[in-house]
Amino acid sequence: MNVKNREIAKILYEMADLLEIKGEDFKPRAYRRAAINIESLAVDIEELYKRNELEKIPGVGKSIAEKIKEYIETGTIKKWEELKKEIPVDIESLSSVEGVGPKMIKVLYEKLGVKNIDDLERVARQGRIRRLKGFGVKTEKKILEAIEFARKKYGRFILGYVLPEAMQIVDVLKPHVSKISLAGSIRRRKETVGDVDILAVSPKPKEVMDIFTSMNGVETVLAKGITKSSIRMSSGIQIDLRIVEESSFGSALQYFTGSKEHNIALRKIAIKRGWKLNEYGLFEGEKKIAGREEEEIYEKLGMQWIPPELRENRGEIEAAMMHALPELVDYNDIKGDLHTHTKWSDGANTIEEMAMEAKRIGHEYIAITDHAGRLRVAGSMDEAAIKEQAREIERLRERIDGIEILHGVEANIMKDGSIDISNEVMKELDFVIASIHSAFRMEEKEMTSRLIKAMGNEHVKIIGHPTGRILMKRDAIKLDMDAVLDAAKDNGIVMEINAYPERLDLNDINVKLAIEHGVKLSIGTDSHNREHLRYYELGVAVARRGWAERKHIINTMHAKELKKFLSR
Ligand code: DGT
Ligand code: CA
Ligand code: CA
Ligand code: ZN
Repeated sequence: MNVKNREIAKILYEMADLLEIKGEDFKPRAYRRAAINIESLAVDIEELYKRNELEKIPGVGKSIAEKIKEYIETGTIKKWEELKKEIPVDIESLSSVEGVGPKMIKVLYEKLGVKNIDDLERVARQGRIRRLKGFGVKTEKKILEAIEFARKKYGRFILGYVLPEAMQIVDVLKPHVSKISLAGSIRRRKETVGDVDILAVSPKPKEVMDIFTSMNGVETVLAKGITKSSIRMSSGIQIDLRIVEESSFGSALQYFTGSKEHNIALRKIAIKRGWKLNEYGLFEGEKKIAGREEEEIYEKLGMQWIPPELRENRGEIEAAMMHALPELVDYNDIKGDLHTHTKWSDGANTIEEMAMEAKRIGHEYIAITDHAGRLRVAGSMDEAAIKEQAREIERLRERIDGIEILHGVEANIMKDGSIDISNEVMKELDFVIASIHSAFRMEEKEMTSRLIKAMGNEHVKIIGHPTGRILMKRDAIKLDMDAVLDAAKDNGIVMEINAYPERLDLNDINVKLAIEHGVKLSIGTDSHNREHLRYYELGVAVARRGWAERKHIINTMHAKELKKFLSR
């Protein structure tokens, strides 16, 4: 995502929280809605500003447009500065603690003077939170647990949010280098990254480093040299750029891509052959026998080139030795999206807008799967609304060419494992995703039977975000995954790889497990506006990290084939 877009979204979120703490009713929601939409804009917000089109962003009215303008022109927003002065709390760190939101922050600040995580931990340990009205020993204990969790995960960044920024930096540098690549965990597409590693070759390293350290969005230059520089961006992420000799670009890329565990295993193999492997090359005595290309290194060591997503020392080296690596699903194998929301529930765009964007990015089909059911989550549709939506989709199918619209819903799995819409309604749909949206804290045995019962419903086809985890915020529900996957296999249930940046659920490990159990997978973006549709690539990344091939992912099928599969 564009750096300015994110800066502005972040400020609007913070203003929303501050306004909520002040007790404002309506404004916080408006600010959040604007922030969500800005966060996922495909275009540079400064472009819209230049064209005087800020108000075209959904949720941005006159007053918010003024504030964006002010930020672009002056670098700050007066109202924001005032709010921060009035309520001097570190909202970002406090709300990184699961279960702590603006309402609670307000009380904690007013009654106990809590301004940051350290304050929060102190008052919780002193037993002062339990004495507040509406709080109890249990809340206090949960807060302490959540603080520990937040601390542990602190300092990592969500892949889906960092990747566009990293790619943009690569684009900025590209005209000035002869070779460039992402390396490290971001090249391996790990779900969170500690920092961004970039590797380049250039005849003019000094010039490249000057550009790198003075780009838009650089907050601090941590180190600057001819071969390595590090910067911190205003988004908080650190970026390392290394410039290496052309003759060792391949070995440097191999080395700095990691993972460390993969590298250690690889180096052992080199040593066994009497060679030495490091970032400068593969050496036989003093003689360099490979280093220019990454492929050469793997070849000389007697194995297939290993895609970066697999380099975690989870068996990929053994498989590559036997020339038995899986033929991974490719980023352009995905034919359509199987999990999207529209204005019919909590999405920001209409069905037509979603369909047109899906067509634009090259999909053959899009499934509209709004929330449905009695449980009051996220603007759920009732049964009458589902029927009305079906008629709307029928009309659009006649009107729009070049993209097929499938009609599904995302239904809730109740505490007892039942689905909270009727079989009669589900029967009429192309397919049903069933997801858990409530009662996350059940014990493993109960939770496992709850999910297995849901999979027994003959109208359920896909389990949405099966473990419910939110990266850096909420742990996975407790499940006996082997039992769940056995039941999925028996019932012909597909497990989703939810591609929304904060979910990536199933994760890589569970994807591999699902495949071993013979369970099919689907990739769904869980889009809540049309810009999110591009997240399918994150889903593919998870699939690849889980060793998935094309045949394992149902939305690599063409529309006709897929519809046949869904109607079985
Ligand atoms: P991150 O940044 O925490 O998400 O993870 P990485 O894997 O990007 O780690 P990073 O940035 O510390 O280092 C980049 C790569 O450099 C890493 O994947 C492998 C390589 N590397 C770094 N330190 C070592 C080391 O001590 N031994 C070996 N063999 N490789 C290392
Ligand atoms: Ca890294
Ligand atoms: Ca690094
Ligand atoms: Zn959901």
